[in-house]
Amino acid sequence: MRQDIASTPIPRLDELNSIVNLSADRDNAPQLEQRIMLTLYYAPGSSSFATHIALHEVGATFETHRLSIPDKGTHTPEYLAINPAGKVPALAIDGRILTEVAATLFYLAKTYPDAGLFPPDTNIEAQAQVLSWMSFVASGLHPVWNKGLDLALPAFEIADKRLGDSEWAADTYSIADIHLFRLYWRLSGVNDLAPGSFPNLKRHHDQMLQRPAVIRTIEAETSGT
Ligand SMILES: N[C@@H](CCC(=O)N[C@@H](CS)C(=O)NCC(=O)O)C(=O)O
Repeated sequence: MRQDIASTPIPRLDELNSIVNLSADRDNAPQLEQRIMLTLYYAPGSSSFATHIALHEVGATFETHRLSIPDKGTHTPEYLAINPAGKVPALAIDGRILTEVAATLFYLAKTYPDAGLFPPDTNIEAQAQVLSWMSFVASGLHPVWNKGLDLALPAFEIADKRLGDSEWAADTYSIADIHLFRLYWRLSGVNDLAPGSFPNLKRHHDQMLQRPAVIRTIEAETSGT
């Protein structure tokens, strides 16, 4: 795993492309993933945490650029050239930028199928269930989690009921679990939730915390790499 020092200046997009061109002679590499240059733009504990976990889950080689949201690191001219929305995550794939948590998770799951983070094409319904969860997390949980408990608690109540006593969001562990975990992890991390609230999300969260990829991501984001 290759991770750059957080304070490394962000290359401009044209610089990224030229870096890629200089190292473009990787076509003889036997595995697709060995030919891809991935760079994650992230801010600790934010939405990009999900993409960061997925990078570890799939065992990708990647670099990171750490940004500080309080210091307006996502609104510098350099970063706005990468993501005009001024949001993380952004994932540079051989210099091309992909934004939005769900899209980055989908990309990683499909690019590294051996990690088993997305159901196979032979099971379209299972794929749709994963997309359903991720749409719900992106549109139902993310916009309200930090808008006050009056708004957040009913939304997470729905998530808790929907999860029920299932081990994972869909039939098997998937990118939907990573997406869901990141939101509940944040909600429960910054609020004193009543003991016993959201028992299903809590069980899911505790299970996620056991995963080596989650542990590595927390260590990386905490230590500043
Ligand atoms: N819809 C976006 C949301 C991303 C997002 O809201 N990122 C926040 C952190 S959780 C951010 O970068 N905020 C920086 C800012 O608004 O300055 C996604 O799913 O990637």
